[in-house]
Amino acid sequence: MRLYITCVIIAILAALVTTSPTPRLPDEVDVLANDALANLIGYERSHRDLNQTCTLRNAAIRREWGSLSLIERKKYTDAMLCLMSKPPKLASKDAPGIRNRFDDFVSVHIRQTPTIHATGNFLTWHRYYTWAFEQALRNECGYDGYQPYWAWNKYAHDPINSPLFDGSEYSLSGNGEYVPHNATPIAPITNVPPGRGGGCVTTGPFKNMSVNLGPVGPTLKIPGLKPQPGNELDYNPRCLRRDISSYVSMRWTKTSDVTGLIKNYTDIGPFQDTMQGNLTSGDIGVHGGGHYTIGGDPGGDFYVSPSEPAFYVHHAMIDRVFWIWQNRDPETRRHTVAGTITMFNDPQSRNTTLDDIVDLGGLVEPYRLGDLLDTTGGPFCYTYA
Ligand SMILES: *[C@@H]1O[C@H](CO)[C@@H](O)[C@H](O)[C@H]1NC(C)=O
Ligand SMILES: *[C@@H]1O[C@H](CO)[C@@H](O)[C@H](O)[C@H]1NC(C)=O
Ligand SMILES: *[C@@H]1O[C@H](CO)[C@@H](O)[C@H](O)[C@H]1NC(C)=O
Ligand SMILES: *[C@@H]1O[C@H](CO)[C@@H](O)[C@H](O)[C@H]1NC(C)=O
Ligand SMILES: *[C@@H]1O[C@H](CO)[C@@H](O)[C@H](O)[C@H]1NC(C)=O
Ligand SMILES: [Cu+2]
Repeated sequence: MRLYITCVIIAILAALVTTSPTPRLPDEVDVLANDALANLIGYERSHRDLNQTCTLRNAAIRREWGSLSLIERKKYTDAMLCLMSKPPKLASKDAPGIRNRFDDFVSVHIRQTPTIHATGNFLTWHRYYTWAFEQALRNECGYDGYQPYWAWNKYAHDPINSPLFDGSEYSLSGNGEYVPHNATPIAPITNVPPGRGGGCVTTGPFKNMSVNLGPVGPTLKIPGLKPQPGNELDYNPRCLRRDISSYVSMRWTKTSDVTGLIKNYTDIGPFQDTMQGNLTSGDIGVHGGGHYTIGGDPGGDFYVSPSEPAFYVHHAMIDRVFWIWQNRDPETRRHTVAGTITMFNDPQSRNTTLDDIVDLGGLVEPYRLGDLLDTTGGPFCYTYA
């Protein structure tokens, strides 16, 4: 009997420490990621630079959420809760509503939204931002892992029961409680049918979290959820709401949506435009697809979305898709930029250049855009599995 119990305990511990309880076979996106890494290895060999401090040998490897052990998942969410418990570092005169270090990141995204989406810096800005968040988790909260990513396509058929959103203590918390609500308008001619959530999240690590800033651009149709009056950076504490939608994930984040995006475009302009969709024609792309799979508040709020804890695993996947695309042709695709410096070029503005500075509003040092195109150079030293 005692032996039996010991065996059971060992088996449970082994499951926690080693592999995921739901091992998954590589899909077509994973195959493209392997090809990208092979190209990168070839590129590094032919461009050997003895001064290079980051090499593929010492680069961090960002991994898929479902491939992390349960303990690794918990370490990640614990580190996020830690950031939420630390005092802010940014000046409160710039964002009076910030109450913790996690909010610092949210406030910068709110303030910069019109100059970092549907612009030339979209991909590099969000790459640098996600990296800065990963650094804060590691340097300020003792996290010893790296930023995981949400492979949307693996769970597109059933995101609510995915290891990301199943509501267990090893998830990023579950769906919101059901409250009756109307469809969510996410583009001029695109409405998401109401899902089974809409209310406060009551399960998992973030069930007690306070969303402190916004709403600025709320889309969830529940009574009382309006853009906050006054300064959009004022304090307005409320619960985290979600309305997880397989309607969205099945339309915009399937494996074929991701592989099509990676394979169909050779120029950065059409690639980044397709990723963000064409709202006029009702298409939200994989970028909008991930955001509106979560929905709710602030997940469905264009400005305040980084206050949704799953923002960072989503944007790590955006960055992984960019990384895969770039390393299909590293020679050219790590030295190219397109687009202007205003959202949808409205008002009309100049083109973005490689010498433009990507400024994260005091979260980290401003950096030259052209030096943020290689994840094993500039401030970065990581790749993706
Ligand atoms: C390597 O660094 C040294 C000292 O900083 C510099 O003189 C040299 O030009 C660098 N070599 C390359 C290939 O960048
Ligand atoms: C949420 O708050 C309650 C009451 O303060 C506390 O008992 C509980 O442990 C908290 N749960 C989490 C996941 O932080
Ligand atoms: C990629 O091209 C295929 C074949 O033409 C098409 O069916 C698919 O919709 C395209 N996907 C994207 C994201 O452009
Ligand atoms: C977006 O879709 C609209 C309507 O289908 C179309 O007129 C427009 O040309 C498209 N824009 C781009 C940039 O493809
Ligand atoms: C901006 O870039 C577009 C597309 O590459 C190009 O057609 C246009 O001439 C550029 N505009 C300026 C002012 O350089
Ligand atoms: Cu953003």
